[in-house]
Amino acid sequence: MKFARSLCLALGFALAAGTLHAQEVTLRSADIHPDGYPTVDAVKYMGQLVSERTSGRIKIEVTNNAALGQEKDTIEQTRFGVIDMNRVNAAPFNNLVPQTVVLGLPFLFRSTEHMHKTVDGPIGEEILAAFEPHGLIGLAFYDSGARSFYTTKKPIEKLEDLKGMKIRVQQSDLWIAMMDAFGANATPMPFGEVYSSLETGVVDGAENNWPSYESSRHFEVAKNYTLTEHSLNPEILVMSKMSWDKLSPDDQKIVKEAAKESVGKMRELWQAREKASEETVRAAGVNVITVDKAAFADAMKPVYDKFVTDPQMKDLLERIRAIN
Ligand code: BDP
Repeated sequence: MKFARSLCLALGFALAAGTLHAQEVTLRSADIHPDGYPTVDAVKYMGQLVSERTSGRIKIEVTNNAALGQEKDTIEQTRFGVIDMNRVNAAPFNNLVPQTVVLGLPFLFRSTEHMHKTVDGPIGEEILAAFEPHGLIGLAFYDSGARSFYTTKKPIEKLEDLKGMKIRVQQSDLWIAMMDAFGANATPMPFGEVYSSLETGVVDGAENNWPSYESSRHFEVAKNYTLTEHSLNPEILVMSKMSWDKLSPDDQKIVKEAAKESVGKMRELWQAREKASEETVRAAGVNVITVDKAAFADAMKPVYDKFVTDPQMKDLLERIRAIN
């Protein structure tokens, strides 16, 4: 009897210690961007909130500079629980989670405000929920500004200039179709290979927002930046479902809320960085070209015809367009 009681006690202590131990976690989050880039700092900010709210039990460690791999590979690793969290642009998710395609459609969002209203509302929640069957938990959307073309030799001054140009795109069928519609030859590759591909002439150009164009130093080798602003595709912060399932419901709530709260921080950081990056590249003598965007937008019908086919996509698109 006495023995049984002490066994129970011992077991109880072991269990309690086990649970305490299990609740202490460091979530490893991947990013391809360097320190100081808004996405990296926003996830760090989220980590501070989570740590404060769990008295240091849960920490987030951001591994940046693509130290864990390029985006397509880290997405797979996140699905299988090797990486706990990942901040990736929407494009590399397109083939895995078709609901993300709508966000990258060219010239869809009329403004940053329109994009914010879309992702902050029920449509955003719907898209985040679509990650779960693929082993991922969608946590939040981050800004990524507007993407524009940049080229090494020939500047793009009108749509026809893109004809036959080899343009690097993210690894997504949507983005390949978009380049076809622009008249260019799409060359999909990871971000980390773009600098040398521009330098050696494997591609004639690429496209990205001001901060990525600047932080990657692509502006040193591709000095013509054409303000087509063809997509406002946002970034998406996800968590591995395997890591998520290990957290208690209370901790899941803390993580989710902190992710949502980091969005405001990200927007602040983004606005400042966009301006600073634009100034840096302009000061470096980049040739910034403005174009008639309508001509570029008019060429995008085949992209919509190809990707907006099923009723769910059509409905998503209509609802996004209807947001004022
Ligand atoms: C940047 C995104 C990053 C993408 C990169 C790209 O922040 O997630 O990997 O573009 O073009 O703007 O690959």
